[in-house]
Amino acid sequence: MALSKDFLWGAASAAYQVEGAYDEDGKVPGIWDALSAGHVAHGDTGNVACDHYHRYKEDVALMKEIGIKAYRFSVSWPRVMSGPDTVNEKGLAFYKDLVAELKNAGIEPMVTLFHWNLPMWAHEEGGWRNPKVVDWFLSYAKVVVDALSGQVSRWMTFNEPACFIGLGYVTGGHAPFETLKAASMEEGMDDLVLLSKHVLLAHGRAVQLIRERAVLAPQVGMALNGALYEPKGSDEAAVKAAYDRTFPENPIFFDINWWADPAILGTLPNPMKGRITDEELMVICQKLDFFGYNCYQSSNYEEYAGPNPDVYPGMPRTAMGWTITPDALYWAARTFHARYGLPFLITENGMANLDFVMSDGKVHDPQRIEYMKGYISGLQRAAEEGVPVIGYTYWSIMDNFEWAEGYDKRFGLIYVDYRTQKRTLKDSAYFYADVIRKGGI
Ligand code: PNW
Repeated sequence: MALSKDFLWGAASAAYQVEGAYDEDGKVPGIWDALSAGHVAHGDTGNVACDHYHRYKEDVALMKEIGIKAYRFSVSWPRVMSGPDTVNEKGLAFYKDLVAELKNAGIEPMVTLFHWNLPMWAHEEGGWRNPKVVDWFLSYAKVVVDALSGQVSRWMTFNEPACFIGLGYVTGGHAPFETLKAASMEEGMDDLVLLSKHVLLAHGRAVQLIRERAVLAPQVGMALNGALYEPKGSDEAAVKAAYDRTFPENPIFFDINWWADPAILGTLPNPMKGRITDEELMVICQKLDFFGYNCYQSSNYEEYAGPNPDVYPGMPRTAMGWTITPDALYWAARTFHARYGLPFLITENGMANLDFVMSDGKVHDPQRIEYMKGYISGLQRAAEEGVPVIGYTYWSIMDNFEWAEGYDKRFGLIYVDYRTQKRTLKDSAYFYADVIRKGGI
């Protein structure tokens, strides 16, 4: 089975990374607005970013020019809700307009409800530690679903809880830039499970809410990230060893099974046992329509756990320093489908490159083209072997605010000159246009 005719060839973004207009039309501050001073390269902020809030029509026209069929974007909670139950109609109107523009261009909108910029009013009340955050999230989700579900059918509740919990509250690299303060391992795990439980409960209840209220029949999932190990060799034992390494018996937040086992299988990983009740698990585990995965590299070559014998000097790397491992999407599709049995969607994949506008006025990015060829071929191979792969959304449609890295790291298909906001399609955008036209590599 090759890729289907209605395969979702897409590109992705997130509100805080592209919108700008940080204090316009009643938007209130989020944790990235208010807390990032001192934590981001060069003191960059998302105040203006790509000014997508004002330029979305131009951006949708460029998406249409590339020929993408789906655009995955996130709604900004602090733009839409100025308090737990206070709707900011002007902020909400932006998303209605964006969705209308996309539909007119024949592009399917795919909405992520939470891509990291928690409102400060929620953070000040304890954020993801306060059990009330689940109700706050639900009241926000209800507003968005009521406003957009007449036009939107594909929903993602959360983007990468591993990152906003792990980097946000444990390692401190992302907002709210906190590190785990615990007197013991037990206490640390209590805290980590508490934070994660609130995210999982908010996810489960949001899935129920979307199914109850949506106008168009909804397709609901999450966009997860986390460790993925490739087999070292092609025999069954190697495949099993990689599978076991990907789903450890005692996972932490950077393992997929920390999130997906409770949400999809309805089982608790060891560290959550005794910390989450059966009643809570019933809420967390809801039927999902797809497994969304954000994938940049396989974990075989990551060094976060210390020196790694598989990493060799001078390995191919992106501008993020991330290793280039083209088989990652193949193994991701196989491995996650084997465990969770859901249709598979790549919600993010892409690379940061040292792009600039060259003397001929163009942006030549052969490294990115090569990266996409390799990774997309792998995804195709998984589909040919029978894994139901439903789509691929490249990260990102355009260069944007790369969190703690600021604007240096360019992931886009579209180059953005931040002095003028001029957009230039990179060579990779033309390459992707061709892939989409042909329906594959
Ligand atoms: C994802 N890591 O973040 C996010 O969903 C995007 O907003 C982001 O721009 C993109 O990937 C590129 O970074 C990640 O440390 C952040 O492994 C950090 C990691 C992975 C993904």
